[in-house]
Amino acid sequence: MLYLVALLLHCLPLAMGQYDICKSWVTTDDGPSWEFYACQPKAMRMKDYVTVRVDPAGITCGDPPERFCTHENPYLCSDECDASNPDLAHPPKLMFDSEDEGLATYWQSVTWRRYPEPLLANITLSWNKSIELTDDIVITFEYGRPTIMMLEKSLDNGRTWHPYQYYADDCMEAFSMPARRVRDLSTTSANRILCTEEYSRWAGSKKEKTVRFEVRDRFAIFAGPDLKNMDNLYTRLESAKGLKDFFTVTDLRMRLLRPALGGTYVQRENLYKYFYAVSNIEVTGRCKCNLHANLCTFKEGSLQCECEHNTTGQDCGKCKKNFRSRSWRAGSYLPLPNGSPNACAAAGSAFGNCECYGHSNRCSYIDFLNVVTCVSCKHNTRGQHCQHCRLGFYRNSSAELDDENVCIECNCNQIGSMHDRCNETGYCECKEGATGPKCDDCLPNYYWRQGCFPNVCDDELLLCQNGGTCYQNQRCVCPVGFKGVLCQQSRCEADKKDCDGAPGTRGSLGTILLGVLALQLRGWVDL
Ligand SMILES: *[C@@H]1O[C@H](CO)[C@@H](O)[C@H](O)[C@H]1NC(C)=O
Ligand SMILES: *[C@@H]1O[C@H](CO)[C@@H](O)[C@H](O)[C@H]1NC(C)=O
Ligand SMILES: *[C@@H]1O[C@H](CO)[C@@H](O)[C@H](O)[C@H]1NC(C)=O
Ligand SMILES: *[C@@H]1O[C@H](CO)[C@@H](O)[C@H](O)[C@H]1NC(C)=O
Ligand SMILES: *[C@@H]1O[C@H](CO)[C@@H](O)[C@H](O)[C@H]1NC(C)=O
Ligand SMILES: [Ca+2]
Repeated sequence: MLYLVALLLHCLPLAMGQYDICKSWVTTDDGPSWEFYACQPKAMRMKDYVTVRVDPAGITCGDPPERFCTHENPYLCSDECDASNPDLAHPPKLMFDSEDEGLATYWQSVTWRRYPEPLLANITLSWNKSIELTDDIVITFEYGRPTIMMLEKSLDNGRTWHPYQYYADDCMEAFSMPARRVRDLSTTSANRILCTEEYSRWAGSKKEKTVRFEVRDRFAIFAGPDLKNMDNLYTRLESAKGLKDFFTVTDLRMRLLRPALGGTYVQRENLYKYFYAVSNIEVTGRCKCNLHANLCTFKEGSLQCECEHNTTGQDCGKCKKNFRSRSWRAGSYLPLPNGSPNACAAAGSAFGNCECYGHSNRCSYIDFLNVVTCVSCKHNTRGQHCQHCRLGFYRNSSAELDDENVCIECNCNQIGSMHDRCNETGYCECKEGATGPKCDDCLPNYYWRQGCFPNVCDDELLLCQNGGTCYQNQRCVCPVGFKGVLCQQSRCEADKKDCDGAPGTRGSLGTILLGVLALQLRGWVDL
């Protein structure tokens, strides 16, 4: 029987379901040993680890120096932006510094001097690491919030982007979407992408400065208004498809589409008061470590999970070498309160020595053969140790035996090949006339038409005769008066009737005379 030392129980906040320890040293009847738990790093201020990019080039103010006004005092335009003067410059990094008391530091765009061309800017934040949001994203705008903006996210380091939330003073007009509030979402719609009007209306630039992406309100749908019932949230995160991913990002992008107007209309004679100014972007979250790490450190410019449970990788997303007797699994918040570690196991630790190269979680003993064999090999593998590829697949020579991509589908052309198996380099066995690794090509002198067939005609040896033309190597199109596979046969020779009245028939003198004779004979008979 297993029991925790009473002292440990007191020290470790296990029962709270915080998932903040990965293992503890416990004493059992068999002596002391490690016990493992699902674990995750603490939430952090993610702006400290971000790289930022502002687009397009030249959107940051101050090069050349320019002046700007405010909506409150549009005719007192004394403020100046000058990129070459540190006191007057507004570079992107000022969105991520710590604000000293009182004085806000901010990134600022050029003014809308090219109105009516839209004033567009993208602010892209990249972590080169998956992050799980744990609190609201809060963007603070000085001098008024944009009247139209969009938040996008990426889950694959910026390769693909998806909308995250739309913001407008009039959602219908800006995005043809009805305005919604996150507070009104339900358990089934918690991960809906919506357009909100709550953060875009003019309320005086000093009064309402923040634009939010509401993570807490969404959590509250499951965990209650004070987030007291986190167990329910964790249960939902495990069971509701896509919910965990909804709160996971590697990159965020703010697409600023129209600045604060300070009223309904744009005053064309004073465009110096239209611009974007962002003083802070607060992103709170934790490194995604698949519940296999409780520490995340900043190394060589990137966040990195300190993986436990014999996992490895930036997100602890795979098993360490020699710990692949089962396939990798993320840890789980369930069962409450400690979750399941789903640790990777050393080769040889289960069932004596049954290595399955990570393609199976189960072994079975076959009595009459006296062997232990892997059961239900995945990733298209088969064999006692899942060490072979299934029929119809071949070994990927650049992948290790425990790689998920170790078996590649043969993909033989169904018509051109004898069967759907291939040799070790992926070559299929072709039917007569077919060629190519997948048998989807024809040998020279064959043509493809639901398989390969020998050419009927071509431009070299099997020429169509008597002016016939070769149609796709399949048949000769013969001029009137000729027939045969290569148009080699005159119709008159084959059947005299064919010579009658055929326009443009190039007959010999003899056949013409015969024709005339025939006509005369017929006329005579008719008389
Ligand atoms: C902003 O990013 C979007 C893609 O997310 C792109 O289509 C758009 O052109 C970018 N705008 C600017 C001003 O760079
Ligand atoms: C992103 O992180 C990976 C893994 O830590 C690292 O190898 C890579 O160099 C990083 N890329 C950038 C652009 O920082
Ligand atoms: C991971 O491997 C080490 C040996 O390198 C072992 O002591 C430890 O118990 C293993 N941890 C888990 C969770 O299996
Ligand atoms: C072969 O394995 C390598 C390494 O895992 C992988 O990158 C590659 O995509 C695989 N090739 C195919 C055709 O699946
Ligand atoms: C697979 O078949 C192709 C074509 O017949 C051949 O060139 C190749 O050498 C074969 N590979 C092996 C490993 O037998
Ligand atoms: Ca700042």
